[in-house]
Amino acid sequence: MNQFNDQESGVFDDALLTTLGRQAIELPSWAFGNAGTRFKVYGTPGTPRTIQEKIADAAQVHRLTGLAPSVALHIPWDLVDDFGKLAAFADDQGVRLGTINSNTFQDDDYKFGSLTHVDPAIRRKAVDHHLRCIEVMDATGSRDLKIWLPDGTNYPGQGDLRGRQDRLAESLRTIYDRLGPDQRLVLEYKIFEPFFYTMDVPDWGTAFAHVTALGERALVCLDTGHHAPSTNIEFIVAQLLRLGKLGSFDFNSRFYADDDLIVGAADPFQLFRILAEVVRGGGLDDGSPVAFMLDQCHNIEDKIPGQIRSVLNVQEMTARALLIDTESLRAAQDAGDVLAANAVYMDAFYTDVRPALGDWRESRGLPRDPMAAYATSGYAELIAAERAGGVQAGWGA
Ligand code: RM4
Ligand code: MN
Ligand code: MN
Repeated sequence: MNQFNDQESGVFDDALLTTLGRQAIELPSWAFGNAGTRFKVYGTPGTPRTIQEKIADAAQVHRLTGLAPSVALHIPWDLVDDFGKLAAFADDQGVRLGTINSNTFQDDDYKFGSLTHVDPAIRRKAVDHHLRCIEVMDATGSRDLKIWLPDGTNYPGQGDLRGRQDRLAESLRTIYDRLGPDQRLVLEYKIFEPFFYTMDVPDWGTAFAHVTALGERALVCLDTGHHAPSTNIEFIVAQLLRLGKLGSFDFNSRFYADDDLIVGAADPFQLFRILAEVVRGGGLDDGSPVAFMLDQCHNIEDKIPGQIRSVLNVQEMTARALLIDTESLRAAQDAGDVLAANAVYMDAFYTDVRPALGDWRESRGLPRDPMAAYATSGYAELIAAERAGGVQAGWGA
C-alpha cells in the first residue's frame, strides 16, 4: 500500500488527484507547422497557415485533455501587428499565450554569434531583439522570456571562449534589467548544434552561473533533448530544484540528438525518473516556479494527435511518479536496503495508471480516451477541407 494509491481498489487518493489537477503543459506554436529534417520537410493536410490557426489547433489539445491551457510563441515566427488582439483570439479559443521564445538562429548577422558577438553593433541588434520580445510579453501578459542561444564555434581557436562568456553576461544583464517585476528570463542550454566545437551555453552549469549572476528572476530551462548521451538528466533536475534555479522544461524525446520526438516515446522510464525528481523537489507543488512545456516537431505524424499523445505521456508518468511510496522508500534508503528501495521505485513505475486516469477524466467531463475522441471528432477532416488552399506554415514560419 503506498501513500497515494489504495492498491486493492486501484484508485488514486485525493492528494494525487489534486496534484494532477494542477498540471499544465504548455504547447509550442511551432509544433503545429510542417517540420522535417535537413533532408526533407513533409506536409500534412490541414496544417495551419497562420498563428491563429496554430492556436486553434492547440486549443483542441486542451479541449480534449484539460492539460494544455497555454501556447508558447516564437518571435519572429509568430510576429503579428497586434499581440493584444492575438491574446484575445487565444482567449476566445479557450487558451492563453505563454512563453515568448527569442530567435537569433536564422539571421545572417549572427553567423559568428549574437549576444556573444565581438562586434558591439551585432550584440546590440541581438539585445534589441530580446527587448522587442519583452515588449511582446508586455502585450500578451506572458511571464517567461525563453532564451536559447545558437552561439558557438566550430573550430579550436575560432573564438575567445572566456571573452564570449563576458560578452554574454553583459548582454544578458541588459536584457534582464528590462524585465518587469512579474517577468522572468529562462536560459536554455544545449550541448551542440548549430555548432559542434563549443556552444556558449552548453550545459546546466553554464546556464546556472549566468542566471545566478543575473538575479532571482533568471532561471534555467532544461530541454530534455539537449544533453550528451547517457547524461543523468534527473540528477540535473534534482540539483537545480535544490538550488531553486529550475525555471522550465522543454520536453521532448531523443534517440540520437536533439530529435524533438514525442516526449516519453523513446524512454518512458527516463521521463518517469525525471518527474519523480520533480515531485520530490516540489516542482508540482502549488505555487511551484517550474513551468512545463513541450518543444517538439512532428515530422511524419499528424500534429494535433502528436501533441495529445505527448501531454498524456507526461500526465501518465507524473501519475506513476506520484505513486512512489515515499515513506517505504525513505525507510529502505535509510536502512541501506538497496533492493527494497529500488523495488518501491519500480512498483510505482510498473503501475498502469491509464484506467484510473480515464475515470478521473470522465469525472471532469473530459473524454476517457482523448486520442480516440480526437480521431472521431471530425476536426482533422474539417481543417483539411478548410485549409486546402494557402501556404502551410513550416517549422520556422
Ligand atoms: C532549439 C531549442 C529551442 C527551440 C529551437 C527551435 O534546439 O530547443 O528551445 O526554440 O530549437
Ligand atoms: Mn528547447
Ligand atoms: Mn532543441
